[in-house]
Amino acid sequence: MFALLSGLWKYLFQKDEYFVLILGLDNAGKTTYLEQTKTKFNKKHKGMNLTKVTSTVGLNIGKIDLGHIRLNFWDLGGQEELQLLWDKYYAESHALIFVVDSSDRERIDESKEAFNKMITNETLTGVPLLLLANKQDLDGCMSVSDVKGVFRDTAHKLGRRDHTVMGVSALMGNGMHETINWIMESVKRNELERPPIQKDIT
Ligand SMILES: Nc1nc2c(ncn2[C@@H]2O[C@H](COP(=O)(O)OP(=O)(O)OP(=O)(O)O)[C@@H](O)[C@H]2O)c(=O)[nH]1
Ligand SMILES: [Mg+2]
Repeated sequence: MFALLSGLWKYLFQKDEYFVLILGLDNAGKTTYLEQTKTKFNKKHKGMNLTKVTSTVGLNIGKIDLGHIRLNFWDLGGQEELQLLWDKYYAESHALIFVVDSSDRERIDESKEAFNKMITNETLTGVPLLLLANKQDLDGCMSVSDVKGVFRDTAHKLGRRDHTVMGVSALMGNGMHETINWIMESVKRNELERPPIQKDIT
């Protein structure tokens, strides 16, 4: 009886909170992705003009509520000197989104280098990873399978984590729901390894 009541209490008054880290080179589209996510999933959020997003120097935060799950996002600056700050957030993260600019062939190796450094950090062992091939709206961009091909030789570094590659246009808002659904399912699948933080609904 007690278990039943406490389960009901939890269902009514508590949320499972997860933290999602959004990383990738500067100009990849991380902040645009976060703003688009807030616009699509928060009924009360007044979407900003996405073409006005400027380069991130510190940290952008955002959250969305999906039933009894709250996803908190940390969107960090991707410039080289700011990448040094990424690892401060690894221990608290439940999922990773690594954003790639699919239209930028010149910087794809640089992107892969930053990815390799991140993914081999021990603090992130087992944390689910979504590799996001962004800017799919641009003519001549790399397709999702092109991006997969570029990152294929990093597969052995992923370990046993849940991972996938998806294509989006953060600017146009295409493919957003699939990505958020995947994040939600993957953090739940990994909850024994990285349990959510349980917070009272306010
Ligand atoms: N065409 C197109 N442009 C995009 C897309 N996503 C982002 N952009 C543009 O790419 C540029 C960089 O976007 P940001 O969201 O600021 O990139 P960021 O990864 O947050 O960059 P930093 O904060 O410097 O690390 C902006 O001009 C965006 O409008 C997309 O899906 N399609
Ligand atoms: Mg940014």
